Amino acid sequence: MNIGVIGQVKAGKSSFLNTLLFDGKEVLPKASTPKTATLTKMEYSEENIIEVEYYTPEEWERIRDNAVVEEDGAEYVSAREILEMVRERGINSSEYLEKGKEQIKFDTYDALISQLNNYVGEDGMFTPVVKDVVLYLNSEYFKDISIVDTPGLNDPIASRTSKTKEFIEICDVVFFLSQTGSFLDKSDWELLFTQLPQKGVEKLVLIGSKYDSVVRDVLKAKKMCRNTVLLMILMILIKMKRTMSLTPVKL
Ligand SMILES: Nc1nc2c(ncn2[C@@H]2O[C@H](COP(=O)(O)OP(=O)(O)OP(=O)(O)O)[C@@H](O)[C@H]2O)c(=O)[nH]1
Ligand SMILES: [Mg+2]
Repeated sequence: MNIGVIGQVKAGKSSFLNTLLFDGKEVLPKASTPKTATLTKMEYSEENIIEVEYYTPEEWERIRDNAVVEEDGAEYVSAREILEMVRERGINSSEYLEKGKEQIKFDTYDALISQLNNYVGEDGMFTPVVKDVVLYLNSEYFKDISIVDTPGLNDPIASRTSKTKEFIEICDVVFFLSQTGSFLDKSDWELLFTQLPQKGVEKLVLIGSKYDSVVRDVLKAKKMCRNTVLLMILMILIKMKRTMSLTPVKL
């Protein structure tokens, strides 16, 4: 069974999957930005393996071309950021682009987290040259299922966007996360229409994410209302006092 998780950037997709699949451990990286976004697929295997896929030389060429375009489009900004990350780390990108894929074995979730951070973490050494990751997990939980954590809306890497779409097309279930505070807003509708294929998906599950933030917002709103009412009472009192003190004054 193929399961996809889609939603706007920062909707809480990775956190949702970490809670669902990894007991809340931060296996899938949180707080990615377009520059560090990766498509992460999880599947069952007898061996625990992280498989990283680097950009191809052709894709890297495109990133280089985009980086010199002085415009604000997501693909240009992201390309500049990726090259900047490579410069900061002092890595030789061509060495990795030629590799195609690489497999790293791990034994425990802690080892998985620290290894994965090197390839997809915000400060990971190889993050800027990694395009996709497949986690092969020796856990009964993943038997017969394949799950994809997608990079969110407006992924600036075109080849990854088409890969996301291809997987979503063969999904039996798609979880669509929308922040409860702005549930199914205009951008969500746009995302649903552009990323969700017309055919293929058997079931779409809508999830209101970050529910706790809304609860907090309501409390904040209540506090604001209370403060506003207090301010209004204060102003009325001040006005009344002025009127009262003015009344006896005879001109
Ligand atoms: N308050 C609150 N914050 C959350 C919740 N879920 C996620 N977050 C925060 O929201 C931010 C984004 O969470 P992610 O899980 O990285 O979201 P994402 O959709 O995977 O983001 P991208 O992969 O960048 O598109 C992080 O700072 C999380 O800590 C939640 O239920 N409540
Ligand atoms: Mg994510």
